[in-house]
Amino acid sequence: MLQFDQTFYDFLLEHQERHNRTYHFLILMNSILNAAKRIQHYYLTGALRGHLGLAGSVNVQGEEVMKMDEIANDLVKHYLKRSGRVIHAVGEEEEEIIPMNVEGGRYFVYYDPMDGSSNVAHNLPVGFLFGVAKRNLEGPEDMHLRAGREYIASGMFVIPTGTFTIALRQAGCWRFHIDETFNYVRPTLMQLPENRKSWELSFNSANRSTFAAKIQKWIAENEQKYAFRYMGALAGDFHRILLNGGLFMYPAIVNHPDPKKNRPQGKLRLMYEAAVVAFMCREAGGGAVDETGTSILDIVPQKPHQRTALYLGSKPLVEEIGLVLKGQ
Ligand code: AHM
Ligand code: MG
Repeated sequence: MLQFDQTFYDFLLEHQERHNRTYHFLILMNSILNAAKRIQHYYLTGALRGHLGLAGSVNVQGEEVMKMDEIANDLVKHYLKRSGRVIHAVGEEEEEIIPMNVEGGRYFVYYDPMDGSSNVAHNLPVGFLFGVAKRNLEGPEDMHLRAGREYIASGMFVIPTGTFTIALRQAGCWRFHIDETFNYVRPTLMQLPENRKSWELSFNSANRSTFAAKIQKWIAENEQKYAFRYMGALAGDFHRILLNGGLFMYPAIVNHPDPKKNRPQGKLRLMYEAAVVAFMCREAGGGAVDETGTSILDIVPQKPHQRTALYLGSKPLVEEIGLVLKGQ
């Protein structure tokens, strides 16, 4: 007897029907998967086609845009628009909020189409990250930028590895693998392991002397207890943490010898990087806080491209570092 793997669509359809939900979310996810598969394709062939270099422009964040940033962003925008289900989107490459189906749309989508730019030239892992929130179905729509705790789903594709992990509100965090027919299949429930033996620490160690003194002290006292791994792409680094447990951090830079290079607000973007992984991490039993020890999911964004420091991973470690951050 042939065995057929459960696809992501089968999984989501069952989920929506079990909870008496509409098919709108399925249509939205179809557009996100369409974009992801095409990003995967362009990235896989990127070295051969000359897509891994610079585009020659600078984005809203003041960073040099790569060809793959543009290709991935165009793909995501195209498919989100075609779904007809998106009110507006916030994307890393676009300064303004991107209006889509403002009248009839149902969801807000926050996305980073190609995260981990330093890996692009090498064709090494990058991520397509997204968070989804829903419009106010009752009462007036406020078009508000939503905090992570209001997301209904968030996910990440690790490209070109071919894994897709998605968290659905109160329904867990699930990992799928791409098969030879470009379908994401075989859902596995992700739960951060309690056993500390496999836990890892993940941060850019070259920055350590620029962190707050209390964070430097914590690192010096604790780093020997854990394996150290750092890929330089949030999706890849968090992917490991989800399976092995531990702590990923991108602390605020406050002690840089060149004060202009300090980043007291952190580096990562709240809406389409930090809140996306924090939501997934919560569904997998973990946590995430910012530099003040506040839960990432509780931060209400004041602007679309807001940055934050991020401490993310196994609950006991996030709680431990949270006390340090709060000065307790
Ligand atoms: P990007 O959006 O420019 O790619 O920056 C985000 C990335 C994350 O994926 C990663 O965790 C971090 O920046 C790595 O930064 P660094 O190179 O400073 O270690
Ligand atoms: Mg990014």
